[in-house]
Amino acid sequence: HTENFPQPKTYGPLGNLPVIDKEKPVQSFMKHARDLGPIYQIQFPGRVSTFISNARFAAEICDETRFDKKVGPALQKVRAFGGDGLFTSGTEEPNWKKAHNILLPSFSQQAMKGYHDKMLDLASQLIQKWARLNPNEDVDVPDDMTRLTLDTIGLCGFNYRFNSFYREDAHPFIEKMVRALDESMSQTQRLGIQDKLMVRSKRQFKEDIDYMFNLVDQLIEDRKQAGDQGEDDLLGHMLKGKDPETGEALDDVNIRFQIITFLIAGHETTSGLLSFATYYLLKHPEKLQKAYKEVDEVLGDDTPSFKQVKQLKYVRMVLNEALRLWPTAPAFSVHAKEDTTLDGEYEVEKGDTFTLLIPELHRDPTVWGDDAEAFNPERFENPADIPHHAYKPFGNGQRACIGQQFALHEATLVLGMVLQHFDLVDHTDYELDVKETLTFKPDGLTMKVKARREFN
Ligand code: MNH
Repeated sequence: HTENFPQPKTYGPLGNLPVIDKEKPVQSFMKHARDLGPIYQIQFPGRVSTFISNARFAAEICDETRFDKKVGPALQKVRAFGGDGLFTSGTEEPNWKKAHNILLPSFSQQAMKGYHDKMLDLASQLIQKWARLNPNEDVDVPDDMTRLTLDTIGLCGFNYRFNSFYREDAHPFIEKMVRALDESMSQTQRLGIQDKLMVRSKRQFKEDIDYMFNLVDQLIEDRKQAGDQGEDDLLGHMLKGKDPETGEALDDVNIRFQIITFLIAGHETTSGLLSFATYYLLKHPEKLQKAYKEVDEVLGDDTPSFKQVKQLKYVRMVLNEALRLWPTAPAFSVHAKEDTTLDGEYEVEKGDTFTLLIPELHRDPTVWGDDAEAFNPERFENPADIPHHAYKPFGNGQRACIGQQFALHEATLVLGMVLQHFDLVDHTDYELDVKETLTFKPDGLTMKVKARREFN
């Protein structure tokens, strides 16, 4: 079933493929939304996607009584390594609810207190690296933020040290993961016949997945060897936790999928967030000064405590605003559970699927105002002012991000410490270029840093 939604120019059997930038598909979808309006469709070979871009329709598809997460074609491909882990499973699959119940306590505020010192360990490694640069050296922002966030989820989740700051290049896991994600995305954009011919890509895909499986199986094995002295972390909860509803534990195959899911979901998006926040501060000196003022008042020369991080209100607002303009996980999809309508305007049949373009929702002027395109952290001053169902960087309802508090605590701590220690210099007059994998990153963002205080 498809309504007659607007659609870009089509090219026979290729459908709308030619109007999608292969390197930047989501940014193509954003551009088409500007031309075609808040609801439109794209014809891929063999299927159509319907995109939602405004707050009115977003509120409709976020109604969980009528709509539920859709594991669409792209996520289906990611299932080759995410399996029925939390991110790539349907809500009706038994392992979704089971893992959700078992892992929720690992992401409580109480649990965040337990992660704080480990997050601090990695944040300090980043600060130390930057403090020891020579004056002519610059910082590759997304690169170092990726080192930081991968190491943080490794240590907090699995008591494993990737030691990315002790390597010239990223940990091999990153290369394999990025390539596997890339291949999953590309597969969904190829014609069937094209895809069958990609023998080398397929072999590489398998090799990359095998590498990830091996790394993770080793992690599990090591922990089992350590026996009962196992840590009270994510992996500990995965191995020992029982679902309060069914009394069941997770099986080993599912644990493997969960670990891969957390290693990927737990760092890609947060490093992008920290990179975009840095970008916006570089470009907005007056907001940067406000952030310095707060950090100096709240932290001074202290090593940040859990409580002090909670007091970094303006830093948190900067992060919220960066996530509004460039939500690093830019889309999610839902399907209709029953026949319904979109706000009485469009007929919807059971099974119809919609993809929410989060950056477009976040720039809808009817709810965010005429300055929706401007970077203005002050909009988040008063949480009651945030329009309902118009801010969805972490997804929706029961299928929303389980790691939200983890990401925000980590990002606030890290950005707070970066500002505590450095003046940031936009030495290239960087022009924003957003790179897409499964997520958004400011491509090629570098800066120089100058020490504001001693760091030992
Ligand atoms: Mn995260 C789901 C965004 C950080 C683990 N995450 C989602 C979804 C969005 C999202 C959007 C919903 C996707 C969908 O509906 O298909 N996540 C983010 C962003 C950040 C982020 C923008 C950082 C900034 N996520 C994290 C971190 C972790 C994590 C950190 C783990 C430590 N996220 C998940 C998992 C899911 C998820 C797991 C799937 C949850 C579920 O469906 O049960």
